[in-house]
Amino acid sequence: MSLKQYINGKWVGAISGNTRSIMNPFNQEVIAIVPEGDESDAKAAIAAARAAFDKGEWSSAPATERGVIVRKIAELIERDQEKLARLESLNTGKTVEESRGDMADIAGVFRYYAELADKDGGEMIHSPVPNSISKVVREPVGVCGQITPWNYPLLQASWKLAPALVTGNTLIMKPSEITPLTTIKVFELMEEAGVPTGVANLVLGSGHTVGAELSRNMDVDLLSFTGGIVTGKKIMQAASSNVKKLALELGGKNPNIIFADADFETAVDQALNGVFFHAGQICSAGTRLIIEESIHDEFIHALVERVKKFKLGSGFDEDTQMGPLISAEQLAKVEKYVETGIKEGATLAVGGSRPADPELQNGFFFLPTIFTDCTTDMTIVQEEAFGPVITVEKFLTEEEAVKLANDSIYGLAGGVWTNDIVKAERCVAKLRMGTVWINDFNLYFPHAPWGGFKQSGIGRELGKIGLEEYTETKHIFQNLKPKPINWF
Ligand code: TXE
Repeated sequence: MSLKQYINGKWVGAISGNTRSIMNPFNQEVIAIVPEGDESDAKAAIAAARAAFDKGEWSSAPATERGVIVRKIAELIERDQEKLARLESLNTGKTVEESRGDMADIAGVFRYYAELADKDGGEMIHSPVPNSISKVVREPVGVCGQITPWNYPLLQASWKLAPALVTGNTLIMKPSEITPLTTIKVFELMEEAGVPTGVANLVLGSGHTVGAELSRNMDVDLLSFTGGIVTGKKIMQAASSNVKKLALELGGKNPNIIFADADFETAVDQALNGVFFHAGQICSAGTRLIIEESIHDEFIHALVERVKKFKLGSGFDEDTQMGPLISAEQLAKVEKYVETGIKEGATLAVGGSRPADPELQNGFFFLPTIFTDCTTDMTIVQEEAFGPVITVEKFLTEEEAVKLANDSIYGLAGGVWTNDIVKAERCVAKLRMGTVWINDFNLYFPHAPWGGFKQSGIGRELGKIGLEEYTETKHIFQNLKPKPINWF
């Protein structure tokens, strides 16, 4: 499979001629060769997006027309759902079943924003000045840089592409250099749906070349980024060049509080699901379990018994429950965190190493791992391992549970399990996170905003607010009876 970048309506290789091999994390086989763009490719794409925006055809097209095109993208994704799902699994290692779910969600995101395309008619506001009209309208921000990560390659792309397009922006997307395949395919579908030349551009390449150019370039008006906190901070600095608008989703270290009065079986099941889905490579994974002391031992026992039975393997095998990590780097990072956890005194309840199964040796597999006896000062409790690792802390009182949950630089998401709804509401009011689930975990849908408090980021994606991120607000004041003021 050989694929291209999409710049100014043309499928092109990298200006330098360089390429990159894309690997299957299950067996390290090369599955595609793609262009390795750099700053020059990014500049060409930015110039195309700038020209398309300044021409105004897309930004001033009736919003209904933009909605029609974005709806068409949703339909094409649904048409190609199975192909896209298999490609996502090939590139990320996740099970095809998970990828199928992702593709349905992705089509749903395009559909949701297509529906909203022409619903904002602006707002008349009260003017204190006699004989005048005051109204507020929303306009596209302009040229948007969009940088996505490798854990949910196409899902994260859809959260950025759909709202940017319906609001009349032009864009340059840079997917993660290790997982660009489904994003390339969706750009093909966007072309087929009729997105005009120059409006949506795709540049492939690494973060420190293409990503850095998008972040600092003076012609980019908004930068939307999903990825790690270290990179997010670099992007903030680079984006100060022209005071770009910024949307950042930088992950989380998400607490999952289990009270003794919760439905035990469901809480156990969802605690596992909340972390080990996609091998823990989820920004909202419930990696910090905070369990009421009276049920702690029983709860851990139940988790460990279930974890021992997990089936690791190829995402293409029907019975696989957990695939590999995305890369050798990510595996090394998780191994290092586990080593640190042991050194810092946490107790390894299960896992903690690569699996022994000879069939899994070519993949970046790591066993589902649970640490007990954890305390908030431990590195594994504070930092995002982004792998299949749970840390467990205990609590005696509700106040203690909330305090432990909030003890983090992150504030993306969290969960509370209890059958006492008043207690749940009390806790939720004190939790400093962008999403809180009561008796659920990791659920999201396009209608609800997504994003974090504290260092989990800036801004929100999804929901109506996700649309607003891609607009500037303009106040228009019209004097119906202008006359001289005669001050000077
Ligand atoms: O992410 P990076 P990495 C976390 C997770 C993971 C860690 C590192 O903890 O272990 O981040 O993963 C682009 N300017 N998350 O290193 O580097 C890069 O090319 C502009 C959480 O893979 O943040 C890719 O497209 N862009 C997360 C994107 O940033 C740059 C999802 C993400 O890569 C850049 C993934 C630069 N200087 C990882 N450097 C989440 N929030 O869900 C890199 N990039």
